[in-house]
Amino acid sequence: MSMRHRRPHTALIVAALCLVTTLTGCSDSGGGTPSSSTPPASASAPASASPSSSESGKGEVKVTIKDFAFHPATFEVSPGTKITVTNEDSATHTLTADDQSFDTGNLAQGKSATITAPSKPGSYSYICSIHPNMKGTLTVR
Ligand SMILES: [Cu+2]
Repeated sequence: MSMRHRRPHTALIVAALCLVTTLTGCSDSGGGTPSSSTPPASASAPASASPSSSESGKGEVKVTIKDFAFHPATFEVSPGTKITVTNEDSATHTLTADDQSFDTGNLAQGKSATITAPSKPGSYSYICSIHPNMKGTLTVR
């Protein structure tokens, strides 16, 4: 009697073991995430969110104004990037968005100001409000 009871019981255990083995085997053969999750040791600093090589130029961007021109005049940043603008001309300049979404204000010689790129992706043309022939384009994406 007890033998009869045991058989289905054993079968059940075997079935359960098979299931576990299958699951384990599945995740093993998945090949992905070989303990790629953040080790607890370095969990303190979330500074470098993306160390991937594909995303470059993150962080701060610098623009220099020289010889009545922006250097670089056309550039691309991530939303909210800090942009430091330095005027190396003897004349006073500004870096002002056409739509006023960013503006350094007047920068005398040797002065710099930090503006923040818009959070909305798009193409923002800007000028020097004192010398409107000075033009540039900031692309946010
Ligand atoms: Cu100017």
